[in-house]
Amino acid sequence: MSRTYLMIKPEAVESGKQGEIIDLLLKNRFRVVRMKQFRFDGPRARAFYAVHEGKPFFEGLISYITSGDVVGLELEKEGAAVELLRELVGATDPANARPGTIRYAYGTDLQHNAVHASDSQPNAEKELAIVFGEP
Ligand code: FUP
Repeated sequence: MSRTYLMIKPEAVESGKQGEIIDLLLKNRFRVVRMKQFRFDGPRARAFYAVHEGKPFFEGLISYITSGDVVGLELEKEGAAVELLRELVGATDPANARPGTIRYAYGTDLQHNAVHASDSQPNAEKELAIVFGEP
């Protein structure tokens, strides 16, 4: 059993897709350990996306992710949760995401791509600590 972090982004929460996305996670045998709807303030958003600081899209990403509520989920799964969730989420740009993936079904464009999923175990631990406030 291992764990990872998924976050439903503002446009998917605003358009009411969080239920369908969580249903898809459950159907793929992810277990919800903790779940929280919240809105990032600037400093927490910058800490969350620190790895992208200095990139051309960084400021746009921060203003987007702080624009509305997100839903953060700690997920648990048999096997390699981080990698299996990244497969279910699909390519960063929904235009390149395969049918059957979350971003294919719910993403709009590169910035509005419906969800975030941790890309490694250390990043999952870091992101879970930022969102849920403990290791
Ligand atoms: P991913 O790990 O698939 O979420 O993708 P990245 O870590 O490469 O990017 C993080 C977020 O930055 C993406 F969800 C969307 C945003 N982004 C842009 O807005 N423009 C870009 O050119 C690249 C990424």
